[in-house]
Amino acid sequence: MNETIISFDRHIMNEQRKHEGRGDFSSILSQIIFAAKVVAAQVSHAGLVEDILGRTGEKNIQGEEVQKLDVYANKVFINSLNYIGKVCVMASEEDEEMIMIPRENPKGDYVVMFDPLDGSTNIDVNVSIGTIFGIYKRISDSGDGTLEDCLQPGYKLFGAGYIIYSSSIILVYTTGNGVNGFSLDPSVGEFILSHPNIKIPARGKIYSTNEGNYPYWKKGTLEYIDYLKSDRNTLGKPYTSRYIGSLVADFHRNLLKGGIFLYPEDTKDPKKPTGKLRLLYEANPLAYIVEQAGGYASTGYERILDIKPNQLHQRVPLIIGSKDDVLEYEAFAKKNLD
Ligand code: AHM
Ligand code: MG
Repeated sequence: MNETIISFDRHIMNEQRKHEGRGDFSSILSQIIFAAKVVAAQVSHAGLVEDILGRTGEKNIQGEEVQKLDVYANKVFINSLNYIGKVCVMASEEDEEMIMIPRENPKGDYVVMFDPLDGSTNIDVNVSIGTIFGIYKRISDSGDGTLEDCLQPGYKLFGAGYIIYSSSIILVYTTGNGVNGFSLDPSVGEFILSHPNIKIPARGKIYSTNEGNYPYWKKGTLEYIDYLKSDRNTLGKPYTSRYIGSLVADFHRNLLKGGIFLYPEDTKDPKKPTGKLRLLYEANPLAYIVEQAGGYASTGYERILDIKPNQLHQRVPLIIGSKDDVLEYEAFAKKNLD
């Protein structure tokens, strides 16, 4: 038995000593961990509790049906972060507007962006779902945070991570100093370092995409996917296809094993010509993590982390994973620019 078990708390304490004296960032991470444990407990009960599993019937601002667990997770994350005095503003995939800190609570120096329950259409079929978060330092001086604080490009992220609620609960996070993974040990109720210093292979054998969108893809994507399925590609044999439909789970598998995830630009909905996934809550945090692990994330035309957001719920094409694979996709996309 290993006697030097490194809990998440111990890890962030070490990081705090190295990088930041006051512990503000550590407090935010601790609250995120607390919220994740609460959500994980509810997720594991979702099949048992009709009230949780049922749909609210509301639509979120993306026009999708909201399920109760989304609403619940959103509230848990907000309520865990809005009273600690370390955050000045938040934004969530589930809320149309920025989430202000209640007037009576102190405001801090950090800005938190999150998708409280990604892949939520998978809840009622017991498929893995997750939480994604990104943390920035504020730009504004003091008091309430502003829209400008929320619309920072991804390269300014201070930290980012995700939690997967699956056969085990895993937290993966980075503060720009490598990527580490922690698994929740249910017997002690703590996240324990299980995947130190994660590095994504430079090239993978897996591609992950919703191939049902094939008729709507642009020429570059069509040619690239055909290439991956042929023996003309760099591997000399077809890639393996794996698609869960929960971004966090698809991303996590590719991060550990190598591979490429694509939700590219398509022409399915002329009103949403720029992809499905959200820049602030999904693409940026995962792009930051993948780059820290040696991978890359692109729209096909530009680095995700370089995009200057212009609205809270902006969508982007997302091509993310092993660096050589994503660069190869970029070459196909750019060659076929209309
Ligand atoms: P959500 O945040 O509303 O759950 O939507 C995002 C999800 C991702 O987890 C996943 O990669 C994608 O939508 C799947 O979309 P599709 O069903 O079009 O393949
Ligand atoms: Mg999502």
